[in-house]
Amino acid sequence: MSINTVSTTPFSDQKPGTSGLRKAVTVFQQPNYLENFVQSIFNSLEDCQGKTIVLGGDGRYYNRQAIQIILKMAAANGIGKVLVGKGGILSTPAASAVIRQYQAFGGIVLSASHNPGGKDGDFGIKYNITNGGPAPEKITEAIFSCSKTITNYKIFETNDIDLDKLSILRIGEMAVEVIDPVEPYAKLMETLFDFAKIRQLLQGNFKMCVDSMHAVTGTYAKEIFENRLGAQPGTVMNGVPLEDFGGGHPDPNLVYAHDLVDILFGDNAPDFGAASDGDGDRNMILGNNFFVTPSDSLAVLTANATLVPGYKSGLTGVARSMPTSAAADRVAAKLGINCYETPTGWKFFGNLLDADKATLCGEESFGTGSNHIREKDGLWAVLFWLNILAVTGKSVEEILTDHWQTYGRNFYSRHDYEEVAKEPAMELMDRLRGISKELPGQKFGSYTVDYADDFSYTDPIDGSVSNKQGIRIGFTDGSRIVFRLSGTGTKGATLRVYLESYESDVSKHKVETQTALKPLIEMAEEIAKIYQYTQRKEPTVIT
Ligand code: G16
Repeated sequence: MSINTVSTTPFSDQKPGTSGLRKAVTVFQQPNYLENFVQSIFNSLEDCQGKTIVLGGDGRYYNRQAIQIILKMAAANGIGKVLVGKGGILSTPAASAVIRQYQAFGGIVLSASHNPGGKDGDFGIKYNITNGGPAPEKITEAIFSCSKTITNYKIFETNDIDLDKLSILRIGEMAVEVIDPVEPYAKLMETLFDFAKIRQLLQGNFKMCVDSMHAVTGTYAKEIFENRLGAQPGTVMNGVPLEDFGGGHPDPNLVYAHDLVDILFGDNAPDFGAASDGDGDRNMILGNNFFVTPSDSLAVLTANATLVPGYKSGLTGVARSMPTSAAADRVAAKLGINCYETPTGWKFFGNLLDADKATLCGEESFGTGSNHIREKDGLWAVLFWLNILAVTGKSVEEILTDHWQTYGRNFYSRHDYEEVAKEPAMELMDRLRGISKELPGQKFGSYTVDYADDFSYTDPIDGSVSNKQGIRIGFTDGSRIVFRLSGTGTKGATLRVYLESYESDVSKHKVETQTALKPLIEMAEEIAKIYQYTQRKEPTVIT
């Protein structure tokens, strides 16, 4: 066994996006591509010598190979110990939980989240800091900067280690502990939720269905729902994690989680359905013939938090990403707590959670979480909902109907134009940026523009500023259209159009969402000239 210093040259495209570096598997398989990025992580970290880091991924294609490379590089870079999930597996929330529980220095999480996997799919890598959360921009910028000047990387020359047995091994001076990827996470869930009450619910007439989409939560969901909570065997569908997610797109929304949607919107539908994504941090909540928007889900969890043991003493505040609807703001106002509006990206919640300014956080992109870890957490959200259903005895639809009655309804939808040409998509955004100053006061039918800007965020804790986070166009009646380019896609560009309107009149709450938002959908086209720039008449995904 010896340390090899290998000469390399930089790649110019290693700038982390919304959540780490995501590229096609074939890009990561280029000689030195992964190694350069991993060495850039180690080079950008101060004082990581002798420290403990956590390592694991969502099990997608290339996970195992990447884990072996990273272990050997960690040993060559003087890391003291690596805690690695058995089989190289750790869901994103479990990785965050393990970093916190073991007080590790940080962690490397391998995932391209909801992007498809397999040989022709995507792979990804991100660095998480001591608090268990995604590295803030200061660190991702430092990693990117190292990647632009890298000249060599260090790697231990040794055999692969056995990842499939719980054990403690060594690579040179470095210890490698292969840990159970599920146990620490499942234990944490038991401290937050009333498992006895949920067990009672699941063992009665209540029927539920959990779709793991052949991704990482299969193992976690079976252990938690079927083994610990006594749900019927088979409650977890698509529960065997596969390297290519069975050829599916592990994004829990109405389009990609169609197996589950067909069941919940079919005859004899169960009472409750939930899906999670590739790495287990996203969730979709369904009732019998009923879809809960992620924005509404955050609002419902906020309003009902004190019914759940882990949150019974109340919330310090709530936070949502800018494009997420203002439904949670209304609950926060009633509770007398702050609601923070951050840019898209879970990393922006970290400081608020650390400073105890917010207890719950959520995003329109099917992400909800709390201060129990520093990532969004799919199965946590499912348990939170089950706990509320168990305590109230209401159906999902009743909970939402009652909620809208109290707070009014924020109709909400996101229209995605995926894989459009990058240049024109950027031109569309530049044009909107350019005209945004002239928009206030302009009329579109019965709507008058109240404000228009490119969202900028100043972190209330460390004062860091993030500009150009999406064009917001607000109307005088409280409606809003937001335009953003996704920071997680790997092909061309994805234009996201977020549409929201507010309705206080209960008699109009049952209107179909796309119908309620039709005037805004038409205005989005009129203002942004989507067809002209993307050549698309329709979005590819509507959620
Ligand atoms: C990541 C981020 C989320 C973000 C989402 C979508 O989620 O952690 O904060 O909302 O991407 O980002 P974008 O609109 O830029 O594609 P995940 O689940 O992909 O890690």
